[in-house]
Amino acid sequence: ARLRDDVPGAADRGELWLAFQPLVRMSDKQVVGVEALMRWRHPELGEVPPREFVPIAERAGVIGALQRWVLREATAAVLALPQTGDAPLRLGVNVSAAHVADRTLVEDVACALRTSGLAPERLVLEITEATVLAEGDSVAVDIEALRLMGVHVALDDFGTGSSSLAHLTRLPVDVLKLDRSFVSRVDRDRQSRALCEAVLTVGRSLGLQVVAEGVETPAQLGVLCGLGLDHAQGFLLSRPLPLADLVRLLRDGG
Ligand code: G
Ligand code: G
Ligand code: NA
Ligand code: MN
Repeated sequence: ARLRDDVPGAADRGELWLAFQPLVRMSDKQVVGVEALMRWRHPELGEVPPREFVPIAERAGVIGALQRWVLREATAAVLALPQTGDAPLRLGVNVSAAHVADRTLVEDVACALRTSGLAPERLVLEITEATVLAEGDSVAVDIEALRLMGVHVALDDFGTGSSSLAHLTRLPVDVLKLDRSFVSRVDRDRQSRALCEAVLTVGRSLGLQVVAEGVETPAQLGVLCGLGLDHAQGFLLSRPLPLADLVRLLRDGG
């Protein structure tokens, strides 16, 4: 009851903040993007993880307001980052299924781009396979509209859905984010390795970027690079960071 009562006003009370996790290109170890991750510092309960408060906000019907806050803050933050590599950093933002369901996602993204002036090509919306399964046709319609705007779309937690490969023929996405559950076992069991290899092969043949999420050890990264992976994210490369720490990392290099 506590979280449910407090979540609607969290943005207005200044309790939300963003962590940014770098996305690294394997060929030269350059940071080429960041994923924005929403955080809630509750005045009495402390840090509440999104795994807890996002579903509560969805059920309370206020996720749209939180996602608009994320889009506004994250676009402003990346525009203020120093450009360190050969191209402007890309920004990943997670999409909520409920935001797709209430049909305001596309409008809210368009508004955030207009207001911030961020080039649409720099924004990558991360949509989970679970959302694709739950929202079906609305997701396809929204992805089409976002792509017409120039925004990129990633399939998040890829490999965990029940019909992963079938989605790819229907959805014009740009990036596959290989789920952490496979990445974490890629150096230890044959099934996980086979799945990672299959996703990398499909990605390559469809011209999609593949990002491995949740890389925690050099052994995992070694196997994935051997399979031709070109982008990775995970605690081994960097934890999600407060903006000031991200700026320091970009300026001083890893
Ligand atoms: O950052 P962390 O590992 O605690 O994230 C846990 C989950 O919360 C992940 O599934 C992540 O996608 C989700 N999440 C993080 N930030 C956002 C956000 O801004 N919007 C939505 N809808 N989910 C988010
Ligand atoms: O579902 P999604 O892929 O958006 O989840 C992102 C979440 O994964 C973030 O909350 C982030 O904190 C977490 N995360 C990022 N890298 C790692 C990692 O290397 N190991 C683990 N266990 N979690 C990670
Ligand atoms: Na995500
Ligand atoms: Mn993700």
